Amino acid sequence: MMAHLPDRRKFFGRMLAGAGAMALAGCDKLSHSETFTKILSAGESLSHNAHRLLSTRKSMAQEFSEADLSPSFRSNGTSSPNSPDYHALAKNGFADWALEVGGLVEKPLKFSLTQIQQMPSRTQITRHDCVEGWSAIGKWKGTPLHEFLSLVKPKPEARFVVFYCADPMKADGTNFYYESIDMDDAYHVQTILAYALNDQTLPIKNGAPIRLRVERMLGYKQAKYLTRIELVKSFDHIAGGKGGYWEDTGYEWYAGI
Ligand SMILES: Nc1nc2c(c(=O)[nH]1)N[C@H]1C(S)=C(S)[C@@H](COP(=O)(O)O)O[C@H]1N2
Ligand SMILES: [Mo]
Repeated sequence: MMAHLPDRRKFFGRMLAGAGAMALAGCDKLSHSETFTKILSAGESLSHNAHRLLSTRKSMAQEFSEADLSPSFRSNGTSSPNSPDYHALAKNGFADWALEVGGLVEKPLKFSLTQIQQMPSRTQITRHDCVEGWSAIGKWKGTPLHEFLSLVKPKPEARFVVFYCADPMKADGTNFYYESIDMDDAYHVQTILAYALNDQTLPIKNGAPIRLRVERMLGYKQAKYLTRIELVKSFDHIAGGKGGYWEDTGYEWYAGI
């Protein structure tokens, strides 16, 4: 997958060269305009910090109306994890599934699906942009990540939140998908652990029982099939050390749109 990226990178690279002056002017309106968002979607040439100047902590991903919803929300990447454990949990409606939240926190906790569904929720209609060149607008409902963080209490040294997934990316059942975000995105109001899509229980193809929605980020950040969340100060020790499955193969860690 993602075969188109090298071309897109070159393309965006050229656009960015021209957009540099605009970007540094830091006009807030520009960062919300459609074209400018597309230019930034490569994100490749802008450093994490430069991007942060443009999208301040509170900036919101655009939200849409019901009328804008895509007729269906396609699946990409894994559509059914190659894992007997996952399918055993699915068979039982994920009643025995639990999400562990641990690492650099004062109070590690485990949450059942029912507990998560009873926590305060947020619903948002947003556009998902995949680097392979497709977008879809979907309605997500889930628990804001900050609700979990306020319960587990991150330690001051926690810098990133790592999301571990149930789907192995290698045929031999190893190399599980994973992703990570910084604390700024972790506390963002639109960062939710979603359990519903378009008013239905989140389908397996889209990441049941719970998937991350981090709306200012590209598609590959939207980790599906969550099993565990870990707060860390670095991801050097995790898998390839780049903070995500695709990042380990060379994609940008800071995948801001
Ligand atoms: N666990 C897991 N999460 C994942 C993926 C995956 O293969 N496994 N693919 C990513 C990519 S590249 C995209 S575009 C979106 C696709 O989400 P969808 O299947 O709901 O369309 O999930 C992302 N999260
Ligand atoms: Mo993607």
